[in-house]
Amino acid sequence: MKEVKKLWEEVRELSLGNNSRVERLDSPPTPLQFLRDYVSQNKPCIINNANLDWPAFSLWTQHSYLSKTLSSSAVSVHLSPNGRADSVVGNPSSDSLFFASAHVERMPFDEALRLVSSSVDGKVVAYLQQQNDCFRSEYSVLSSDCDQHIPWATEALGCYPEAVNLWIGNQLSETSFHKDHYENLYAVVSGQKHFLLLPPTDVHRMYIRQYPAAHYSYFRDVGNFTLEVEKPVRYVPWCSVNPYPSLENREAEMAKFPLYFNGPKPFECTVNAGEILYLPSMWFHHVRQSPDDNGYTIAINYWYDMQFDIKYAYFNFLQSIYYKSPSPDQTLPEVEYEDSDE
Ligand SMILES: O=C(O)CCC(=O)C(=O)O
Repeated sequence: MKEVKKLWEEVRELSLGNNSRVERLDSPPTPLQFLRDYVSQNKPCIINNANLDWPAFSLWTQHSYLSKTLSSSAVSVHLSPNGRADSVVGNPSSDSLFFASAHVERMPFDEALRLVSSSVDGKVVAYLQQQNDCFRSEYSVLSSDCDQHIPWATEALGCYPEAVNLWIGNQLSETSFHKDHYENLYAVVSGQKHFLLLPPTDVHRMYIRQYPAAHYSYFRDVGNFTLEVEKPVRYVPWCSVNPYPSLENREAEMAKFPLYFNGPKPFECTVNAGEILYLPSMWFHHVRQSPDDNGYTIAINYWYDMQFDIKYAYFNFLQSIYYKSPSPDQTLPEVEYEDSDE
């Protein structure tokens, strides 16, 4: 399938660049520049000095401010044994692979934040997140600490954000490769976020396969997790590649996913506090984080509706092309060729 490999090269030569680096801007773009140079080209960028004079930068690094302001709020916490929820995991008892989602619990904010800062021993990893516009619901008392939208993006895209989400995690929380049907403006408030990005043209390198859905249940009294498979079985299409396999699994993973490991390097970037990443719609992204001195990373993202335009139609067509490559598990059904939001 040399035509598909040629596509990966061509988009890098013509548009994205060959150095696997995300372009950095020293000041916020004008709406026209943002639309012309990035959104319409489906190309990421980072705004180094985003001129965000949000009180959040000084207030949210004070544990006491967050605890006091959110003292009567219950928030959603995602709990997992290793920080890798919403990802493909093996079940040691059955030797099969599943798409495992986190144990989600609502608890008082203070308790949740304490869990994040203390859950570095690897027994239970807490990630405060809920991708359902949580900043404007669970965290609405913080709304005056930052902007409700990113003005130049709102003007360029012609709408207000569909959802605004808050993310508070530590170095063990990881978000596995997936894509979203949104134009994403991702602002880091404290700590750092580390992204790996691949353009939609590289879809075959993600080895999207159908995995049986399972979810973790956490038993607080004994402090352990079980992984339960949903009944009746429901399949979730998900990216198979773990870009950071452990040393002992590295060779095997590289052999299973050669299109990822031997293809062009993913775009790699770190987003620091005060910076904004524009993460274009349909780009595959994998996210890790480094905490600040308080032991947590805080970020807020603005999801704007994407245009379901000709690029989307091309993407669906590309995904529908069968690319013969070694499958990680030949027993798993191939993805149904219909775009679904991973
Ligand atoms: O910050 C994260 O862990 C994930 C962010 C993400 O997936 C998104 O903004 O779409």
